[in-house]
Amino acid sequence: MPALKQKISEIFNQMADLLDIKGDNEFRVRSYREAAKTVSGLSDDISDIADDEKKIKSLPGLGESMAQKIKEIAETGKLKQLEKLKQEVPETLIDIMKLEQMGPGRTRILYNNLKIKSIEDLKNALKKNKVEKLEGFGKKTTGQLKEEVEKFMEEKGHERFKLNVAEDISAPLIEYLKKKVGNITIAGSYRRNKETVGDIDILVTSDNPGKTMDYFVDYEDVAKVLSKGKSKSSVRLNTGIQVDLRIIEKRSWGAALLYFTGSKAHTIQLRKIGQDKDLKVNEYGIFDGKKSLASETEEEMYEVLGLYYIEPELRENRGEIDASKNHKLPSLIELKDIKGDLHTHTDATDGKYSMEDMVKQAVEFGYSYYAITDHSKKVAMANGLDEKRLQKQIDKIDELNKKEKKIRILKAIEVDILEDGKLDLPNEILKHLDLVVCSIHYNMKLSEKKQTKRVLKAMENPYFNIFAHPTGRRIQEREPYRIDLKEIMKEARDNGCFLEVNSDPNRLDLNDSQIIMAKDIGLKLAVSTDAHNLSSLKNMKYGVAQARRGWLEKEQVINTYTWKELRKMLKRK
Ligand code: DGT
Ligand code: CA
Ligand code: CA
Ligand code: ZN
Repeated sequence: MPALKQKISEIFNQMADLLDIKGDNEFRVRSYREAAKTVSGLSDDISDIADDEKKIKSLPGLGESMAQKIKEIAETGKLKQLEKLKQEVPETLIDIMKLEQMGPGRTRILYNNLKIKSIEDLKNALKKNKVEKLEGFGKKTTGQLKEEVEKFMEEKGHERFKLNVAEDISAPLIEYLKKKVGNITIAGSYRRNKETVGDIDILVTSDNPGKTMDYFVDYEDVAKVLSKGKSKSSVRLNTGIQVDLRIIEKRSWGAALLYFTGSKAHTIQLRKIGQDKDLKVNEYGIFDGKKSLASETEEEMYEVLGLYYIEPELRENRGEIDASKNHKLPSLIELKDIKGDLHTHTDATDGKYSMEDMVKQAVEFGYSYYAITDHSKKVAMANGLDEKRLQKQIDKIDELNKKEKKIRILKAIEVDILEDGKLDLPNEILKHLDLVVCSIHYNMKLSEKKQTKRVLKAMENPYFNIFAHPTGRRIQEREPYRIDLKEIMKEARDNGCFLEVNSDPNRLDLNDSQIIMAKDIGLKLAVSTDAHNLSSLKNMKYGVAQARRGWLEKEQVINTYTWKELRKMLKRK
C-alpha cells in the first residue's frame, strides 16, 4: 500500500482504538473505523486527491470532517487531534486492548483502577495477582491473560537492537557455531547493515542437522528455546535478542542466502521478475518447471533473472532492481577507500586519550590524514577550547607534524553553532585551521524555520566546512531536531560546504535515506567517527555501511580523496 494511504488508515484506526478505550461515543468510533477502511481500500494512491475535498467527500464513509483530516495528514504527516488524544489515553493501551481476552472496556478498567498503561505493566500486575481482584476478571481470565501476555512478548514485544550491539552479541555465537558447521553467514537485516535489527538470522550448512541443532540450543547464552526443528530453530539469548538458525542444503545456499537476506520487498520484486519469465523463484532456487536454473550462488540467481549482482545494503526495493537491470548500479564505497578521519576528540576536551595515542591508532589504520576536532568553549561540560587553548593545540600539532612522517595531522575544531547562527570562536583563530567542523549541541528545540535559518546563517561564515551530525538524533534515544535538510543540503552544495555521516552506531546521522537525498542533490559528504576514544575510531565501518545503504560511491565522500585534493575542496570561494 502506498505510504500516505497506509498512514491515513493507521491514524484513523488509532483514533478509533483510543476513543474506544476512552469510552467515547460509539458512532464516532465507528466513523473512524469506516474511514480507515475506505482509505485503505482505495485502488489508487490518495496523494493526488488528498487536497480535493469534493472528491474525498464523494467516497463512501468520508464526510466533510474526515476530508479535512485527510488533508491535514497529507500536509503535515500527523493529525493534531490524535496527538492530543494520546496525551489523555496512552497509545500503548492499544496493544493491551488487542489481546484476546481484552477489549476496550476491560482495558479501560485496567487503566483506571491499576494505572496499567503497557503490556509490561500488565505483566507485573498479573504477577502480583492484582488483576484477578478486579470486577470482570476471574481466575480463569487472568490465567489465559498471562499466557497471552507471554506470547505477545515472545512475538513482538521485543525491542530492536542497534547494529553494533547485535554484532557484539552474535560474534561469539558465530565463533561457537563455526566449530560444528560448514558454511555460516548472518543474513537478514544484519547483512543489509540496517542501523537496527529485529533479530539475528543465521544460515549454515551441516552434515548432521540433528547434532547441529542440539549444539545450537546448548549455547551458554541461550535463555530460552523458542522452537527446535530439523531445519530451523529459534532461541532467545539472555540479552533478549532472538536468534533463528536455519540449516540449508549446500546446493541451494545462494537461493536461501538471497531469500533470507531480504528485504522482503526486494525478494518479492525478484519473484515477480521470475513470474514474468515463467520461472519460479523461491528459497531453493529458480525453477523452470522442475528444472533448476540457479541455486548455488546469489550471483547466478541474479544472472538468471537478467540482473547484475546487487549488494545487500541496496536490497530495500528503492530502485536497485531497475538500476541493476539497466547496468546503473553504483559502485559502492568501501572501508578501504577511506583515507582519513575528519572528526575526532582528545583528552584536551571530553576525549579519553591523548592526541599522540589517537594519532598512533590512525597511523595503524593506514590513514594519510587525521583531524583533531575538539569541542569549542560553549560546550563547557566537555571543557571546550577557548582561543588560547586552541592556539596551544595548533602549536602542538605543528610540532607533531614535524616529527610524524606517516600521517598528516589536521588542525581542526568542532565549533558550536550558536543560537543566532554565529560560530562559537572568532574567524581570527578559525582561519589558522585546516578544517572547521560545525555542529549543534544546544537549543535543539527551535522551530524548523529557526533551526534551518541558524545553520544557513552559520554556513555564510567562510570557514564553515562540515556540518556534523546534522539532525542530532540518537537512535532509540533522541528524536532528530526539526530542520529543513533539503534546503541546507542545497545551500551547502552551492557554497562548497559538506555534511557529515556520523559513524557512531548510536547516531548514524545522516541516515540512509538522507544520504540518498544528498546524493540526488549532488552534495558530497564526509564519513567520520566522532571518536572519543581509541576503540570508537573503528566505528568508521558503520558510517561506511550507512553510506553504502545511501548508494554512495567513493567519489561522493570527501575523505576518500588525497589531502592535496581535499585541501582544495575545503577552500571556500
Ligand atoms: P528485522 O529482523 O526486523 O530487522 O528484518 P529482517 O529483514 O531481518 O526480517 P526477518 O528477520 O523477519 O526475516 C529475514 C528475511 O527473511 C527477510 O529479510 C526476508 C525473508 N522473509 C521472511 N519472511 C518472509 C516472507 O513472508 N516473504 C518473503 N518474501 N521473505 C520473507
Ligand atoms: Ca532479522
Ligand atoms: Ca528472523
Ligand atoms: Zn564531536
